[in-house]
Amino acid sequence: MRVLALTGGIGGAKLALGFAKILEPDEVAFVVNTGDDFEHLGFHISPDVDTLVYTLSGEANVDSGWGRRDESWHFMDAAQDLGMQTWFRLGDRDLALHVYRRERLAEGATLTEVTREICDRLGVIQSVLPMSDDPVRTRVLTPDGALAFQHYFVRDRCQPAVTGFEFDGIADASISPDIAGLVGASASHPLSAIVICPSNPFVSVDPILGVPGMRGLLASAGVPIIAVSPIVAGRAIKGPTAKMMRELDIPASATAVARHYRDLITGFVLDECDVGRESEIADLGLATVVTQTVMSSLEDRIALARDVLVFAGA
Ligand code: FO1
Repeated sequence: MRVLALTGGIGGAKLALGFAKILEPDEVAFVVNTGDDFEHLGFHISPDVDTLVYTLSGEANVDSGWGRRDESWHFMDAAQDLGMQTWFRLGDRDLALHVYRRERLAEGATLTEVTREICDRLGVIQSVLPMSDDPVRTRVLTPDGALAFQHYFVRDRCQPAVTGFEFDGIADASISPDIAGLVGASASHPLSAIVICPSNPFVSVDPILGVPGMRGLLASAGVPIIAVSPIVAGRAIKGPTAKMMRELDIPASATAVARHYRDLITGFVLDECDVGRESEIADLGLATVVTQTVMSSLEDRIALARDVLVFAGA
């Protein structure tokens, strides 16, 4: 079973870990959103890449979902004393990764290459593939103007009402060569399934799907494309997905997420408490499966990953 999983943010990383636990390292590859990336304090920060790498390596801070566990904050404290920006928290151990990435990017390495090096050093064997090595920057449109993603998400704590999104640079972004190699007909191991993890459809998944050629590439694989709902009973398990939907006048429902992806996906996974929506999602022409999609434990992550693979095989 060769799975390509599209992921961004904390929710997606949970299911990604489930796949990593039940599939051989060469049976799964992760395509990660880089629209959240930003330049900050002189560093190139790639939050969704780092969240996934830390999660797969067992280094993640499981309480916050981002950054590293057993972290210390001396750099942040000293930065505060110098009057520097400290709204985006960089732990001392996390800082080493940002310094490493900055050095390697300055030497001309691509984000894909640097991510591979970091994975190798942190013991992550799976392929963690940034969606593109070209810069894509998500901007959140609000009644008071456009916000850089991290300003919206962290500095302003997702408070501003969203009216839309822009992905600056995406028109000129290329799909990273490693992804094209995995999905294209020349792939050494043909894919069995493509999975959209339960990430925010607007700011974690749409940037990936918006890279020119990405939708066509995924569809050309000719395999099931399955999305796992990030909305359960009208709520997002984590993050601003439901709030964004309401602000966009979209029902905050699993059905609305299925509709958002309907032109690309063939199957949709919804949570048991949304079983009543199964028929309306099936009416969209999608195969459906109902299971527990809320992942609290590692067992939940593994069970959902297994359910998705069974669904794909069905
Ligand atoms: N999220 C926060 O809510 N507050 C932070 O201070 C913060 C710091 C941070 C540092 C490194 C990193 O890789 C992620 C970090 N995040 C923080 C999470 C990040 O903003 C989000 O995970 C993604 O951008 C959205 O999925």
